Amino acid sequence: LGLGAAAGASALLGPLGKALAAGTITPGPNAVLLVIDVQNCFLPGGTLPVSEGDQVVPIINALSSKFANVVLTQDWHTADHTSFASNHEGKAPFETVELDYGTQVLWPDHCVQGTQDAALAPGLDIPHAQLIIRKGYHSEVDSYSTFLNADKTTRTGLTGYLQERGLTEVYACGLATDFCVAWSAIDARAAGLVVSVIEDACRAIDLNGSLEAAWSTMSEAGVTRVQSTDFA
Ligand code: VGL
Ligand code: ZN
Repeated sequence: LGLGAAAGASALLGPLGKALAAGTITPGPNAVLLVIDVQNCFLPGGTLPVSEGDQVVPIINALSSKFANVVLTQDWHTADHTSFASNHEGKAPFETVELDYGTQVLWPDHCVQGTQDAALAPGLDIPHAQLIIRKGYHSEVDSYSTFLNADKTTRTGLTGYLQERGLTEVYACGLATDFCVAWSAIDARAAGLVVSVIEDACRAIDLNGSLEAAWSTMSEAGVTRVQSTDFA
């Protein structure tokens, strides 16, 4: 009996120490996990692959069980979308073009509505997710943000949804850190929400220093940078 008790006590030290070392974020009833664009197109083998994009899937699956509220998003373009280089004569992917609303980065054709490429990553396992919001479906305007299109006028409806449900704390993760995650986090702040980005549950495109720029803009906007290990 004595030996068993001693073994039990020492076995507790590991998990206990680890629990103390880990963070203490406990998402409450007003918190929502916003899982951004974890779609085949952004995973290795997709049309606009983000380096290590697949690595966020198990991290996000584990995180999701700590949230009562989860919203998923999908980049959801028309085939003739203005963000595709293929729709601008003489332009190649990753070049830019000046549009009515400003400078637009041109991308390979990606996330076309209804294709397997636009489907959510098959490894994503979040059956309790409550909403899937789509964006980028207006041919003439892009929308990195899952709140507000690049014309700064056309809205997705997500602000109203969160407001009606009393969801005031947003924890953002997904793909890509420096585009859709960053723009969504910044617009969530503009909507008056409390916003954190879970860094290791994201991966970046990092085009011409875009990742560093995104973190400084997010920081100025009052977005908190956290890690998945910060969660209790
Ligand atoms: C994204 C580029 C183009 C993203 C979407 O999800 O970050 N990036 N469309
Ligand atoms: Zn897109």
